[in-house]
Amino acid sequence: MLLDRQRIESHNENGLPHHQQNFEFIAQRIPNAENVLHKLIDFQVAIPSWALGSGGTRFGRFSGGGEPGTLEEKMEDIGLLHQLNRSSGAISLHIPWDIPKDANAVKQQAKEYGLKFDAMNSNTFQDQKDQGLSYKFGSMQHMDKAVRQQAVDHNIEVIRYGQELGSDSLTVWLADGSCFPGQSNFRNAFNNTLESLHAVYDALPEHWKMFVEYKAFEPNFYSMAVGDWSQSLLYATKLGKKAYTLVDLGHHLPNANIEQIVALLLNEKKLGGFHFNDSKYGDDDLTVGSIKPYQLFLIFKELVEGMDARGMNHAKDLGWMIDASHNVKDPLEDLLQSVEAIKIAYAQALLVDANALANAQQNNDVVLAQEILQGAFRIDVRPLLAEARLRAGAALNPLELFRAEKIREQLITARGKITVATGL
Ligand SMILES: [Mn+2]
Repeated sequence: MLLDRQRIESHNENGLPHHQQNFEFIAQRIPNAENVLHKLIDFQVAIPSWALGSGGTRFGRFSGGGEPGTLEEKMEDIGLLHQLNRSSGAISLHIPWDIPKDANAVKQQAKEYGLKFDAMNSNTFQDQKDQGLSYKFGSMQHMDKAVRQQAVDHNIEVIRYGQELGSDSLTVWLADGSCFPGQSNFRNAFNNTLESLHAVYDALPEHWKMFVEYKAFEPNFYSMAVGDWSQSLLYATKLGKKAYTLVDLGHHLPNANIEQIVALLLNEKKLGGFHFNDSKYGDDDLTVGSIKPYQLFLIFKELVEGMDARGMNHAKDLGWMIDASHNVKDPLEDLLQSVEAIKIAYAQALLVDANALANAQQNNDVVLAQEILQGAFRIDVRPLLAEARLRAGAALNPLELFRAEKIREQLITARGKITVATGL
């Protein structure tokens, strides 16, 4: 369901006087407000199809009701988010959870909602019904060539689905690894994985990218086939020009310096995309910016600087996606918060005085460098985001409007209380 355009307009009319005051206050105090606004309007964050239902824990799953049961309903939910914030204009599909049965109809629906198809995601971390061979002991790293071939064939099938929809990238995340010392030979696991990835890489269409996502642990707890950024970079380098490393914020060991990782990958032209989430302990999949907003800002500061150094387009040249899965919040409210947090960090990073910082670094003025960074971080940029939304035709306050319109209640009425979205 989409909102009546009139509802957004009257919400914006009501909020306009207050907003204008706030916006004018900040617009007078920053030198490049118009430039920042244009960049904010252009910047879109893809929503993964699995984030629209309540996530499960290892112990239980508590659906909030009204969850989308089909790909069409998932697209509807993202269409609604995009209508509210004009910043969620892409969907990332997961195969086999979201196989498009009628690609033309799905494309038509996406067009109506203004959605693009972001990276396609394959799944060799679960066994599907009617699957010939099991992934219990890995997929691309498996000792049995036939299992590896099955995983390769699946990824190639995912590329085909993506081609039908107009996607241009494939994200490969492997759960492969081992739980106990001695279970697996590290060199064999690496070489098998590389050979399998190569077979998929060779099937990529000319203009496609392949993202190799890493993760430190879970579901395997002793070793992972792609355990950190250096392993991913090794694979991506050996594979070739179309292969990149994908950074998922929750996939590091505690206290990893993610901003430095990002800076170096960008420098090496090997950063392909991002999965946003937040965490306190591991792959917690919490709302972006809910735990470590300063880290998120520092990451964006490296992204902006690194992309500018290479003349890259912030909105188009890297893949931006949320990868989270919640079990206590309304998933749509959570996604609104996540997109807002990403854009806040991005806006703050755009406000860093890069020349002043470079001078401070040149002079070893450590104190001034910190002042410059934290000065940008402490600016309340929310009125800039609201102005960007207003200009793009979205809601001044998406979350407030979502609640005022009782959207979740309407979804429960339409879809039922007990619906379960496909996913984990
Ligand atoms: Mn991820």
